[in-house]
Amino acid sequence: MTLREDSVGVEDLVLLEPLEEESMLKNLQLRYENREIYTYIGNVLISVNPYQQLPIYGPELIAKYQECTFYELKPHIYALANMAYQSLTSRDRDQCILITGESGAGKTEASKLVMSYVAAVCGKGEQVNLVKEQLLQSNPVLEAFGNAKTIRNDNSSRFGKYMDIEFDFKGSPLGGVITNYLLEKSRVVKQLKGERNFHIFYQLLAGADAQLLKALKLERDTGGYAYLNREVSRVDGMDDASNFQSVQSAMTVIGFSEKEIRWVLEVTALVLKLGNVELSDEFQANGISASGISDGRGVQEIGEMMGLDSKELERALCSRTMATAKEKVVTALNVVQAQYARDALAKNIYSRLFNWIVNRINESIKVGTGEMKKVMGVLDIYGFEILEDNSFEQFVINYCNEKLQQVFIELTLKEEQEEYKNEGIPWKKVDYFDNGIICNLIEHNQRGILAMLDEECLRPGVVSDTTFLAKLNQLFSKHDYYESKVTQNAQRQYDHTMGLSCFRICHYAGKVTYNVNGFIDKNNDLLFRDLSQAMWKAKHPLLRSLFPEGDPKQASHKRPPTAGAQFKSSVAVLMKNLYAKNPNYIRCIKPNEHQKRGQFSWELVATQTRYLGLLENVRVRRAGYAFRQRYRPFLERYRLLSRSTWPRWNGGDREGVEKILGELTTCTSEEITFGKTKIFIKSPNTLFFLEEQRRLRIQQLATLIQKIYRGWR
Ligand code: AD9
Ligand code: MG
Repeated sequence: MTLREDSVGVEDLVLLEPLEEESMLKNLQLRYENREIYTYIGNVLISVNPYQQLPIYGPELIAKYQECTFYELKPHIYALANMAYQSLTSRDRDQCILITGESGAGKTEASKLVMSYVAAVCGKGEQVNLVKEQLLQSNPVLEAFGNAKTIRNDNSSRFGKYMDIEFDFKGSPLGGVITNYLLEKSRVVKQLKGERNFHIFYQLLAGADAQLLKALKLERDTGGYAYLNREVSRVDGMDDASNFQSVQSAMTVIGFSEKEIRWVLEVTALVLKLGNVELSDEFQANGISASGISDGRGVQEIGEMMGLDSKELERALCSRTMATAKEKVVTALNVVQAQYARDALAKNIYSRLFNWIVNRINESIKVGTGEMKKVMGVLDIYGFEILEDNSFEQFVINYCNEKLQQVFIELTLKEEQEEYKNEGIPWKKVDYFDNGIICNLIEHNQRGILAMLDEECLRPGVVSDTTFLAKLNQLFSKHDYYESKVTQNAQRQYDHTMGLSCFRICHYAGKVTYNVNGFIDKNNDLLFRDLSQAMWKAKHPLLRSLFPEGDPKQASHKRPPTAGAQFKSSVAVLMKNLYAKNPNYIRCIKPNEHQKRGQFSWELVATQTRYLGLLENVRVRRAGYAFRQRYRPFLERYRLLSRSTWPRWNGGDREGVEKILGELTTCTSEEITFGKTKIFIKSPNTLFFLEEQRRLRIQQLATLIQKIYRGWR
């Protein structure tokens, strides 16, 4: 056990004295400035993004951590990965690694470090190596299609990811399953200032050879595409062209056929080209202005690539068919509606393509059902978001974080309680804020906000975001965690930008004001039937397969589940999965807003530690016993403190520990409890005391040895 409290601060916040926000932040800052990015709270790992390559990774260090127990070496992500893998193999417990933190905090890098650690230590052989490669290569493919440059992070994941890695009884990897959550599809058609679209578009344009570009009917210049933000096309330090080659070879390793890779690129190109379809309303339908396509060549090319008559495509984009029991009525769309339809189509094609890619990877890495498996799940999911303007996306993301916080509280406490029970130690319940009430406010089946939203989406008659808000305000006017009106001050601020179309939720991590504009639309997530039917008619095999509901034989009049309902049920599945496993936590922190090395912004870190609940976490950990350790390593470390155990001890481990502590008056029976296999110590001060005594004793021994040595000379 290393308990250094020197120039780089304490390695475990449980040892912090006094324990308060300021000392905790100081400690993190001191460590960060000394390039110590990892710190523990017991077995929870805090990781502060270094924004530089530190020499702390690689095969040598992996080998070192592999041989040691958790506290033996400096805090490190390898120690956490090792602990999880060891518990999986030797104690036969399924594990999950939950990585949380805000955008740019280092979650995805952490998940890759965990995966590379596990890959390095688990099993050997040709087949095993192939599985490892496939699992690792899924990262660049998913990043190409699911990541983008944002203002916060040059390589920001725009989807949530949970990956189960499955092992055989010896601990060799068999394969895995990836689940993806809520791709930010609005990015396909529009990006904020300073941001890019998904990487793959730039990779394709930069990396495809002239022949491929011609076949896909693309121009190399990114400036020619309406869906690509004109002001940023390149990212410093990112080589789109060479990444394009890596992505294709990763797809090949995973098992995509050449034909499948080509299909994927064709569909990607189609999306780009759709953005350039220009619509105008110079057309007339029954005297009312209607939309039409002004650039015929573009749509002709798209039609050819889709294997669809371009007239059919134009019709689907510019009109809408309403089917009643007796007849079909076709109405022309005006230009705004047609643009909306075009963008909806592009977003749908892309997000379905992304899902198809995830499924295709899963097909390659899936494990037969008959096998006995041990599982390690790795969750890399968006952290809590409070933006200037929070919409439906932030609402569901924050809902997911409420649920994860619930897992954190329940499992951390549960684990503590179980340990005390197993060791035969009485346990006093620790009070903590239970956010169940907020989860309920959002997810309750009949009376939750999501249920209200669904009800509003399905209700006949005039439905709007405002009617939805009115309903919420009425229903939750007395709810402690819901605020129907913004405060006087804030109201003034919001009035001119958003009107009063806001509600506020007091999340465990802070208050968030949501603007209801777009909630109904985003939750409905409907694609006009004309579009799905047209896509299904396309001859392109992949494109066509993405729109099964377009098959008139399949077309049911039952409404597909709303986006909110889908998200809620996938979160429920995730929770069930996580609860069945032993959790390991990595709490990632972003030290500054500029993606700069060495800068530690106190306020920014303070906000994150608050909503990650780190101080509460340390308190919970300390409320019971701050430290626990098996008798043997404890005896080894401190046996030099007692004449009974030093220099030689022939008795049992527990008796040895009893002897040492029995001789130290500070170690009272309240302070220390002897469990079945471990010693439990309540206060970090006792540990400091032991460490200090040990240090003095070593000094004493060193002086003694020097004297003897001098005497000899
Ligand atoms: V987002 O929610 O997907 O926007 P993440 O995933 O939390 O975000 P990411 O892992 O992508 O953040 O890290 C952002 C950048 O920080 C990386 O591209 C690296 O440049 C940098 N980073 C993160 N962790 C490390 C690290 N351990 N060592 C060096 C790092 N650089
Ligand atoms: Mg990420």
